[in-house]
Amino acid sequence: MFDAIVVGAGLSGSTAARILAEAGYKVLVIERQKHVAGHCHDYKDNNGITVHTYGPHIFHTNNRKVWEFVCRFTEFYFYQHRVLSYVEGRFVPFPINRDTLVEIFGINIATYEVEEFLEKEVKKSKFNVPPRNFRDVVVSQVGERLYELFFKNYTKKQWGREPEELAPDVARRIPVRTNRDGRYFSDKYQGIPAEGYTKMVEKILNHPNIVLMLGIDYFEVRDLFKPKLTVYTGELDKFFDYVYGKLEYRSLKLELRTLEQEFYQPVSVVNYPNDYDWTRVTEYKHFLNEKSERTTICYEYPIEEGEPFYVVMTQDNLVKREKYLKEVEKLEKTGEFLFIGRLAEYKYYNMDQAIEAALEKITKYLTNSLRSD
Ligand code: UPG
Repeated sequence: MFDAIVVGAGLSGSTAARILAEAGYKVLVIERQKHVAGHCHDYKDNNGITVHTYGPHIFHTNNRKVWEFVCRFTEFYFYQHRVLSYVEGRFVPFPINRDTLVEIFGINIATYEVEEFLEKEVKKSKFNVPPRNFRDVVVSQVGERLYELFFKNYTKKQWGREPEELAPDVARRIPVRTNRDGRYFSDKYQGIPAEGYTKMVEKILNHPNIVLMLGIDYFEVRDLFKPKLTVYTGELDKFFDYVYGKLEYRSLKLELRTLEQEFYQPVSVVNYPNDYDWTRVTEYKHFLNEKSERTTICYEYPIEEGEPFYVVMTQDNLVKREKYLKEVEKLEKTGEFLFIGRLAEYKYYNMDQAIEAALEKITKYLTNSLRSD
């Protein structure tokens, strides 16, 4: 018999399963899909290029515990993410830094002058203080002109909503730099698993105390098991049969293309805030510096229905989320359930944050259960 059931073999579920298994728990992991690794699943395509099935994933963290955990299961290829944004007919560095301003405004300013320049842009602009939404955060940092060029339309496309409807936190994901650092992230540890995310997750799950079952829907089998602990990583609203209404998720249509040329674009990801229906084009070979005469690229079109990739941080959803989380709290208090991850906590987690949440919650659970034994 199993001591614990983990629902979902993505990063959150696999991490939880591993920690429980190492503590001596017999763990059954059940996964609805026919593969592990959830939304960071990847595979090698016919061009010999590693493709991220559900869109580009770059690992980055400042958390040493998380970094040490993942490094037990994979080597990392040293990769620092750089993104260009296609604005006014040219490719410019994004997030906004000194070099972006030089390109856009045709000025030549030193890094120490950038702050003052942006302050002037902000002074000319209107926004709420303190910031109430996505737009307020961005405009208060860079002013209306840059907001309109880089953020407004991208955000409308990405979320299918006005930026004013989105919580400030969404905008806080993107830094504004006064220096010339052109990297997307400034975290201490960054990279791409050298053999891919799928292999990494397979190794996390490879433990004598873990049994994995793929292609099984938890909701069809949940009455068959009475484990001591259920770790749930699926959609929060679904678990409670949508009692407080549906939470919204945003999905993506990902269109892969093979091109008979060595390279398509200079970096792995180019953002297209304006003019096109897609938000990003990813050229996968850049991530692991894979050599091929051809290249595989991917267009991302945000859509409403489909695989739930993103939580949608509008007031409505956040209010519903609170109601569901009260139910979660009650269940977690019994010591029989834990809800972990982007979908189960309805939280815009990055990969490292999902792992961190799993490590913390399981460690706390194990400490508490030792105390009560
Ligand atoms: N945003 C813009 N313009 C841009 C980029 C982002 O307005 O050019 C806004 C938009 O609202 C977006 C939000 O900022 O939804 C957050 O952006 P980001 O963190 O890049 O969105 P994700 O889609 O979550 O980014 C994923 C990964 C990130 C990776 C990126 C690929 O979380 O780690 O770098 O995809 O480039």
